[in-house]
Amino acid sequence: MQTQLKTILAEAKAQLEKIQTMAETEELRIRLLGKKGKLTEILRSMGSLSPEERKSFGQEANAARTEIESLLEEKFAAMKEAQKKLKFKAERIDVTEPGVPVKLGVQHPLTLTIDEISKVFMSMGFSVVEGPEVETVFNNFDALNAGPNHPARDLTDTFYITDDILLRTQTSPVQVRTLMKQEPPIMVISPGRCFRCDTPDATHSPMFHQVEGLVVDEGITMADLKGTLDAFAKDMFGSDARTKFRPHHFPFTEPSAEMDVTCFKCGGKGCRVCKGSGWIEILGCGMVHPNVLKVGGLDTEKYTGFAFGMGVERIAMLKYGVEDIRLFYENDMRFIEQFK
Ligand code: 2NM
Repeated sequence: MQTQLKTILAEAKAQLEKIQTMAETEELRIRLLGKKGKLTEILRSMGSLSPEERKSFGQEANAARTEIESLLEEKFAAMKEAQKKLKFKAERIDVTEPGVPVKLGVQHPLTLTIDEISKVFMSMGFSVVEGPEVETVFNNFDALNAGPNHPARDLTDTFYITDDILLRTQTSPVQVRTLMKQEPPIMVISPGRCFRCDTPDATHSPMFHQVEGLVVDEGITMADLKGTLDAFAKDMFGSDARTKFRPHHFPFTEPSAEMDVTCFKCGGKGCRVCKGSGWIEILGCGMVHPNVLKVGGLDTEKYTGFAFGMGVERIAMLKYGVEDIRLFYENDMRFIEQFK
């Protein structure tokens, strides 16, 4: 039995030398010290020995067991350490390596244009308000003095969701909402997306953007309208810009007008941008119709106001020389990146 013990010990040492992995080490441990392990078997068979033999052999066997245990322990520890080193090596970060550049996006030309228009009006004391793109027929038409037979309500011009709900055709419903919840003085602009049932071409898109404005207070006159919008034109297009107002018609304003600005390309001499006239049409405007003010519950003898609306795409196209409105919606970075 002593020889057996020596053999086991020698074999164990020899195998430990060769072992490469934790799994192999564990296998060896089971083979030697497990329930059916070689050493366990020897210890179990000690019952057949005489008491003296048992004592001395028992001591040897226990010493062998302790030795094997500590050898295994060492092996486990060494493997763990080696694994850790490998892991550290694999996960090491070279902090001196140059970083991967973060690709920054750019603002869309329509966003730039809306921001520029908003800034001009904010500098005059206007607030910017927003509202839903899905609106009631009441807010979009009835409240704006466009009665049941108004041509703009035509099914072919408007995206109806139901009989009473639609995609707003202008941002005026935001002004209506403002009138219904805010007391004068009111000075707001409402930029946002609008929808009309148009076939897309170089100048039309079923989805487009507007900035509208509304001023209501005691004693507001056409002079305030002209002064405010002329100041806007000079701030937006340069201090040389001049404006003129031509009579027009809108259901929600009376009187109504369209405002032209001297061409910022040729300064009024006439060129391709202004089609030779020297003037560029920029916006629609007018004195708010009493029927609209009444929607806000206002006393129309006491309060008056003016309103205006402009197409963002039209202004961006003129400003940046974009010849096709559809370019704004294609998300082609080669186009968008030109307006940084
Ligand atoms: C325009 C032209 C003229 C307008 C009117 C209103 C409201 F709600 F006060 F009645 N908001 N916007 C208006 C007036 C819009 O767009 C060409």
